[in-house]
Amino acid sequence: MLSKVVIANRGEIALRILRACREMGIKIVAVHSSADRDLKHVRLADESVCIGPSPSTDSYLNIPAVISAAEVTDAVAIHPGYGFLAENADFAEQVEKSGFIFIGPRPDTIRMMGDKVSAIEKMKQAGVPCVPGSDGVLDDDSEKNIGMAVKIGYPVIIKAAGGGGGRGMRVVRSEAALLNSISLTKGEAGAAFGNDQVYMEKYLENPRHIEIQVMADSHGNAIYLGERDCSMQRRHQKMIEEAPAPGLTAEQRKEIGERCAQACRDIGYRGAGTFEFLYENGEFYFIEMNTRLQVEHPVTELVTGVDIVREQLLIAAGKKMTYKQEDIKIHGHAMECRINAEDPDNFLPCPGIISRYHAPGGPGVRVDTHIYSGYRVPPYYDSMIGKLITHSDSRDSAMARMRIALDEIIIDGIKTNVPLHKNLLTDAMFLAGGVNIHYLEKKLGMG
Ligand code: MV4
Repeated sequence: MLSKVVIANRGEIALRILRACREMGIKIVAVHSSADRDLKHVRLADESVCIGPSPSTDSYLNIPAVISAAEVTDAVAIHPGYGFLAENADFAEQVEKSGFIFIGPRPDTIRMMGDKVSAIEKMKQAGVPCVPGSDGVLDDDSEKNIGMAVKIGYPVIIKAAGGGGGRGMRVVRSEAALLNSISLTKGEAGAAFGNDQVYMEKYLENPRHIEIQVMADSHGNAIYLGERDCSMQRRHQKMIEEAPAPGLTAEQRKEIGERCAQACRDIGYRGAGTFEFLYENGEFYFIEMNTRLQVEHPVTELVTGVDIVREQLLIAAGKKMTYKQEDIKIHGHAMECRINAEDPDNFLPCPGIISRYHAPGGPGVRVDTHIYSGYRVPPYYDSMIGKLITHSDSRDSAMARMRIALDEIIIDGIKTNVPLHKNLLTDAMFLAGGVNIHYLEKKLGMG
């Protein structure tokens, strides 16, 4: 097994990875910024290295600093978590060139999926259903682009090849706006991503966001772990995720899941990954692939019983995955509320000292957080301070457990979005299941 792993991340996910390493007898190196000396996982790690000042560009995003930490501590592998360097192909490449194991896909796979046009092309070849669109980057031929939009049918959406996660896209509802929208999106994409390539898709008006979790090892084995519904979001920030997706049948799950697992075999995928789909009128449309462990992985862990981080570590060590597809069954329902240090009225970050913290508990309640009484939430990073995850035999029961957990949790000293979660857990449309990606923004807009 791996002897020593560097955790190149912070907060709740660093603690989650530390716990998986501990269970497997792997020594842990925490790397942290000067603002993060008091993080829980830094205290629990076997060794820790300060890799730079508070801003993440000078610490968690500093590639030479992270690799140096692995060198001076004699670690063998680096787990990037999510965010920061997790989907940076150059980082993965430099980790491997420096003689360490990158706990994730091969650098070339990360690079291919980072370019949304090449990702879609590969997935289409592999038989994954995609959104009708330009099948490649748009060129400067105006007549051709006008004709293409007519063929696809308005509304269309122009997306940056180097974008993703909601950055660099523009909806176009009429021919009058098309050419200007293409040139505006190209200009923004060039400035933001250093790549002005754009592509066109049919714009789906009211889809749900459903994603498939996959895992693949270096021995040609690939499996799917069912889906998550992440439609409850605001400004591309997910608020609540759940598994399974309300209303999805076992046949639909098997059909789309098998296509994703087969695509993994086709491209020689390695590690954990997520296929993101838009889901509308009973059909799946691939939009992007995430080549990292995701924030919402716990809902999949609770309904499948698979420890996804443990499997990542086994795969990175060159072992076979613990599970075959026939071992994977979906048990009951799980839900996750992301807890953010933010003002629930205006969504502005709310850093500061947590004067008092009491964790909820009881059957089917999991709390993934690094906070403790006296912890200071720094202003430099993402405002997510933890995740409340519940599991039960039915969706209604998982939601009842979530309401109880939200009532039990005490976080004093800073504002959090717990009141908004309590509100959503009494929302009739959400309770019915299957709301689309625009639901939360519309609800908040109505006040
Ligand atoms: C779309 C779409 C509708 N039609 N593509 C936004 C994030 C990025 N991953 C892709 N996104 C979208 N692509 C087509 N052809 C609507 C969105 C979208 C969205 C997708 C998932 C979750 C939340 C969203 C919020 C707004 C728009």
